[in-house]
Amino acid sequence: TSKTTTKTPKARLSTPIDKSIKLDKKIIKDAIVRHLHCSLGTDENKANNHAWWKATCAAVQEQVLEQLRKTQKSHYLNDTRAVHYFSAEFLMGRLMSNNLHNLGMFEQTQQALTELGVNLTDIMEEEPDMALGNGGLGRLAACFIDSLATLDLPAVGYGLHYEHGLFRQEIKNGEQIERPDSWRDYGNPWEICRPESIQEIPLYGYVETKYGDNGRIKKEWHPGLIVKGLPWDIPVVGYGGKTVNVLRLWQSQASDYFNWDVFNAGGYLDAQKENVQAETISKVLYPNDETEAGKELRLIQQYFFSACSLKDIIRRYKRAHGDNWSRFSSQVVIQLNDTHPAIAIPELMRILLDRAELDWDTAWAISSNTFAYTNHTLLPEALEKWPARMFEKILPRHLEIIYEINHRFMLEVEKVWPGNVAMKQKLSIIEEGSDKMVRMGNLSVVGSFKVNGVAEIHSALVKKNLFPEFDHMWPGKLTNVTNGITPRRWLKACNPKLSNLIDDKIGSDWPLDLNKLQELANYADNAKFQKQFMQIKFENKQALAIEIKALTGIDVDPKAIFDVQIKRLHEYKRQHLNLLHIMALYRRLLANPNYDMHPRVFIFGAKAAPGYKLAKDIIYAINQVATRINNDKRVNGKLKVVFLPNYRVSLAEKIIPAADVSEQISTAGKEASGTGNMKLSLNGALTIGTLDGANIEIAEEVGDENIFIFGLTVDEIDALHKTGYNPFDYYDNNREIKAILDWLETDYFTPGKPGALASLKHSLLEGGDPYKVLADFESYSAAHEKVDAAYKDTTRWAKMAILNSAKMGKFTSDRSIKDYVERIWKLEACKVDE
Ligand code: F58
Repeated sequence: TSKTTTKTPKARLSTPIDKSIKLDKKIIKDAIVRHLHCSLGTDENKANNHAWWKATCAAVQEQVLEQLRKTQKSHYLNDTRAVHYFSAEFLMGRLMSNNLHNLGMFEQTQQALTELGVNLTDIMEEEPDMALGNGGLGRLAACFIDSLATLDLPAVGYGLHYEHGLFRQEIKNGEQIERPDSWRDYGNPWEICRPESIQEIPLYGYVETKYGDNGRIKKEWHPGLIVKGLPWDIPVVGYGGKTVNVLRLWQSQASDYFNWDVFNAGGYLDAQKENVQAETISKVLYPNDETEAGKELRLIQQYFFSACSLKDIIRRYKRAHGDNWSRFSSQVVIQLNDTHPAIAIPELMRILLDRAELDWDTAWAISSNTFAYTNHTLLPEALEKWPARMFEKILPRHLEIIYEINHRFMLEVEKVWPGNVAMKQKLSIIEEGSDKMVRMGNLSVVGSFKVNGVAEIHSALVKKNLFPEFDHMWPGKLTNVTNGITPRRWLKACNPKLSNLIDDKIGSDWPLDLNKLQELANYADNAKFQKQFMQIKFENKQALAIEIKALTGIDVDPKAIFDVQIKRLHEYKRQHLNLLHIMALYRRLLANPNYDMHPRVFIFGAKAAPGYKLAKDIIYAINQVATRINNDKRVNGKLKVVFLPNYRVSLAEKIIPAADVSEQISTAGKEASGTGNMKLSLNGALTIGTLDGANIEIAEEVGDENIFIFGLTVDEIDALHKTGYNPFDYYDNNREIKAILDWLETDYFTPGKPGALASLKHSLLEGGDPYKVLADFESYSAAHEKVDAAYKDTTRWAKMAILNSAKMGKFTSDRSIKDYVERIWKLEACKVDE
């Protein structure tokens, strides 16, 4: 076979889409039936949807595994440099539709199943979401591995094989109830267990200092517990079906030999205890979308998957390069998705110092040229810090190494700011105090060769406010890579009607070259195209209306404006600003039944962290207000409020194609980027949003006339903060705000329970309104009046919606990945041999 490697990933993109594997319908049909019989032990007459789904997965997986084998062979033979994306979260969602589209076998499979009397859309509903992530950060990782495979880049995703992903949300009497998510109960047909690549991971214990023959000090860590890491591989199919990379997820297990003694001595229960402890590590995803302060298990999870992954990388490197470490950082780049895997930095140092016996400077040169770090938040409460005491107990050797990294770093600080103690305190990896803390952000910056933020404004604020001194010490280390989303999942697969229309208009290579959508702008004024575009939106809204009815019992009219806010529940994202405005509309309608507004359906989807009281109160408030409004005849069908339970990737795929309006209303400076904003706009929703995160770049792309921007800017928020913000100014001076907040304290929305929504009012007044909800209310309300006016002008709205889709080219995750390759990873594409 001939090997072809292209020099840059650009070369791959400028060529038209490769012919994906064209599989005959008959072959697919036979494979599905064969699996029904031979893998599942059933037949066409007995099989239910679940069995059909599994048989279809198995038939698809045959194709996937063949490409996986070829990809691995190509990467091995070419000894390629590869990126290793370390992430505690991968929010994959379902894989069937995505894999079929990326393999180019969706239509054939659909036809094959139809001939077997089975509906593909129905059986796809059988697949549980892989919800191994909380929100944007985890979904970004999923989009990135899709793009990496699509661009033929050698890459491995590394993470945790959680037994339970993010909790399933039920709503009972308006309140969020968390139920365990058991996504693997009936097996996951996509994953492959790799017992041949098990790793052993030490924990706890103590460090012994020894003197080697050469008089050099040697450190030996005597762990108190060893756990096994068992890898599960999920194939990641690139669009076009050529490159298939892997996502490798580690499951923890008890190390077998370790407790047999206890067992044989009759200590069956003690032995069981140790099993339970080891197996707890990968049991459950932490559902907090901030940090889990001081949770021992969380640090162990982070170390466990980082250490397993590093060992795996080193095993592969040694197969090609033996004990010669000199090429390590030119073959291996590790991207840290937030600080969660930052413990990999001292772990690599430990291996290089204690195992490979390299000297400090050599080890540090290798390590600090291997890691790069992505920051996803400026919120101080979300920056990870671990108590040094806890570190000492779980990872005693790593704490020593961190102290040494810090000591040497402090000498650098002294050179730049001689005698400046305050500066050392500020920059130190160790926060001094009664309880010493390890600052994982500082460790990540010191131990990486590049640090990036996730949108222009966010990266600018990382430089200006979060790490200004680091930027001064190492000019050029801090950079930006604006986030992106995969257009394969977020347009082609989730919105087939719009995708087909786009194919007809501009050809079918836009999924690989999203800037092509720009050509749609030529049709933005075309009456026929507008009609087609809006008809598809309408049909998607009809489909969502059916889903809403099924999930909540609420009837909504697809002719109303579908106004959508879907994201984790957080005060900074300001779902409560949306809610206050809904209450204002309700109040206006009650005061004046002829109040002029196009009917609107406000749709929410959001999970709250189980321990985040106010976030849960906001969910309750949304549901109570919804119930009151939806049952009030006086609003005349002009206003509906829907809270869709259990928001997740597969639900997003149904909501997004049906959205008219996208709510992106965070307090300026708080949302690092956002990615839902991109997905909604790509599907023709118009954004109402603040100048925050990627909204700013979206506005630049679509133009100010095609987006509804409102609210205070970052600078204005800063200024307001400095002069002293008093929410009572707004309460006392704006009658509408006062009336709404007071309304919350009555029992109008919670019959018989006055005060049940008071915590909301309280947080906005006595609580100081930390996210400036009241300061932005008027401007938000005015922006909504503009939305209403724009929608009433159907031609204008259609044009704006088309232009939103047309201008989203920048936000493909392929562009993000190309930026990473150019600015950070310096990778080359590697074509897979036929
Ligand atoms: C998100 N962070 C940002 N964190 O909030 C969002 O603006 C950005 O678009 C996205 O990352 C991708 O860059 C986020 O989702 C988490 O969920 C973490 C979960 C684990 C604890 C810390 C927060």
